[in-house]
Amino acid sequence: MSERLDPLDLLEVDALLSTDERDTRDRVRAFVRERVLPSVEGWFERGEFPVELAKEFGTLGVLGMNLQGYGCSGRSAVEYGLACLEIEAGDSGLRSFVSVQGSLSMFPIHRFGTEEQKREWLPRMARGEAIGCFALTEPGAGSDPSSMTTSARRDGSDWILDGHKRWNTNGTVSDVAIVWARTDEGIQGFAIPSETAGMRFEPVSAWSLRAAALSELYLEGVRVPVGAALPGAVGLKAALQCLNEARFGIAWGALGAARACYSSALEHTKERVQFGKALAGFQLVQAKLVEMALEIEKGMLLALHLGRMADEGRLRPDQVSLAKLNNAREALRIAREARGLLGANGITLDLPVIRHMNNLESVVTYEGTEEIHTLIVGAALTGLRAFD
Ligand code: TGC
Repeated sequence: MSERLDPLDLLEVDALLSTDERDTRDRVRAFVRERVLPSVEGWFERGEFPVELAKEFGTLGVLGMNLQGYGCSGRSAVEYGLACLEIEAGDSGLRSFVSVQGSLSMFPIHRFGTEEQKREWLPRMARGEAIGCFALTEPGAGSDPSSMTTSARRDGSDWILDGHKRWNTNGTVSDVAIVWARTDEGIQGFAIPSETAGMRFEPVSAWSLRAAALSELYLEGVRVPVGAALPGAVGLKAALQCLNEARFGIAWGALGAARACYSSALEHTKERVQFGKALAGFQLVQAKLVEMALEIEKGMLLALHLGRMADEGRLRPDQVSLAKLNNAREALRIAREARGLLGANGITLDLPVIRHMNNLESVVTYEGTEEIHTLIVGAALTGLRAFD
């Protein structure tokens, strides 16, 4: 037994991972250390998505990494989760790129597409040579995607789409958009090349996820052949299945941002001397550090349990909601607490905390707000739906 507990792994969760899982985690961690951390403050400050990273993420094997075949890495759900955690310890915007690419763009093609669509897109997307985005949310349809107004109507052997989508990560740098639209038969998903006439992406400027390409999409008379529809992507259920995949990655990823904030606060408070001793020696500071460490450990156990259930094929959507709700919420709390412990030093980009804190405001909101996930779990507990 070592003399002291590892402050970044109090419960020795590391020992619960297999050799493959640890190898994947270490590879992604090393990539983030070498390729992300030296430049991320600049990307964030300039509001710039480093598009050259797409191919590097492809080489690293993290794009669609838990999908089988078509050039995908075919790794486990736990390995995918660990990769999300390590990437988000770098930046939530970059983890968003990976999530949108793998869970929201490649997954629907893999799950709902034709053989031709899979062959056309998946190998290039796995290599990061083609980038995907996911167009579900609209200015007037956020938490309630069933109220979407984007439409798709048949015209001979074509579909014609009109509408307006918002909060599409990767949109302006995308090659293919997974667009959800209302047809006479209900909601349908399409895989549409981004350069198709009538598709127009515009950047969205925000004070969160600034290292990601946040976009909105205008569709004006977008004519696509019937083969652009993803045959299995019928009904809102198909879109929600994609969100499950992404929410799973968020439940892990948020812990990476939380770990970076906690670690920064721990280091700072051990070094900074006030009133004649290190801040970390004060009881109020220790109480905050312990709360952070405790929530990270609990979140890790939750994420790992979730991952093991996913790998056994028995994970339910409402269980994913429970983990997304908890881990995104606690990560944001940890970031805010860490920001406070850094005092005025915490409001500059010299330390990563305020960047993570701003990013986590999005993470707690997108892919289902805290309130929506509370109500999903509430419905699971009571059998009574509060949405209706
Ligand atoms: P509801 O009647 O509950 O469900 C319709 C059908 O879908 C099934 N279902 C699910 N299936 C798989 N996974 C899930 N998570 C599912 N949730 C529901 C359900 O069983 C039903 O199936 P069936 O066979 O009976 O037809 O649908 P509802 O309209 O009442 O909605 C319920 C609610 C509120 C939970 C759902 O709408 C919801 O999850 N809302 C939150 C939406 C959300 O997360 N939006 C954010 C999208 S992310 C984004 O656009 C920006 S981030 C991406 C980026 O960064 O680019």
